[in-house]
Amino acid sequence: MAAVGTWSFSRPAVEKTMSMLLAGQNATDVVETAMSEVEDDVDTGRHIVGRGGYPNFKGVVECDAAIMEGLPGRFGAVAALRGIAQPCRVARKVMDRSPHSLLVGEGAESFAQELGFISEPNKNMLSDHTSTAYQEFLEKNKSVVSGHDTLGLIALDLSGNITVGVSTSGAPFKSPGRVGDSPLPGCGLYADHTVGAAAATGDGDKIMCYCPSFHVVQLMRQGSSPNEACQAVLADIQRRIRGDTCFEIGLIALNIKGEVGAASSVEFPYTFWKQGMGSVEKLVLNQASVDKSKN
Ligand code: SD4
Repeated sequence: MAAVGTWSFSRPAVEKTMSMLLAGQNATDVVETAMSEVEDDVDTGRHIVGRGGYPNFKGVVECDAAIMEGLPGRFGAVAALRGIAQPCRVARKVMDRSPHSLLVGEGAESFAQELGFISEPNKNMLSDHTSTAYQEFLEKNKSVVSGHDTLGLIALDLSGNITVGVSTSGAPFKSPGRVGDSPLPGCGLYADHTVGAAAATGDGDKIMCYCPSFHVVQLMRQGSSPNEACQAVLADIQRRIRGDTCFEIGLIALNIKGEVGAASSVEFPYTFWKQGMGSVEKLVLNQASVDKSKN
């Protein structure tokens, strides 16, 4: 049993994951529940997740979320979803109850409503913090918000099932309808029950061009440790963009042995727990954590 989450604010989700895994719950229920608590918490919205997230340039919060099990074909996602404070729960329903894998915009909202989710007015999705930031954005006509958080969470349960979830309100003040890397399989997340799983965070407009989560899992399949795989994928992106400054990207990975790894182009805290550890640990990668001499 093990769990890993992106950024420091994933700690409560990884702690919840730890207690649910220790109670014998399965990885998918654990990821859905642990993520939904963070999504619904207005205070963590400033980390670009769920309720309290930053709106698009029209002032409307639009969320992307996805969940993927390691078993073949088990994936569900929503994108540009409005008014629902726990988008990862809707993504789970897409995986379990829809013939489709990814629903967007109004269609995703109608699907959620049909399954009993309450669609809330947009004002409920904003916090004081993000409303103020939006006013400043309108006055200055440019975003004063930098950084790209996203909640990514991977859980490995007692039976060896591995599930990864991601959730974000996306780039602050984005164009309405903009979708990032998070709900795209292979980009924001990927899982294979014979190998492990990975998740990405950062500038999704760029991340989606490289399918980094799929790449990490394929390298683990070929024998790399999670850390080697994450580092190699980041190094490959850096090599491909040559001398250009790398966009913001953080990667986490967990294999089915419960080993963790990460890589990042910026300072990147993440949180981790595995069976035998008494509590969740925070690890921090410093910027430029790639050894370029090996590439
Ligand atoms: C995205 N990777 O939508 C996500 C979250 C984010 O600024 O960081 N947005 O691009």
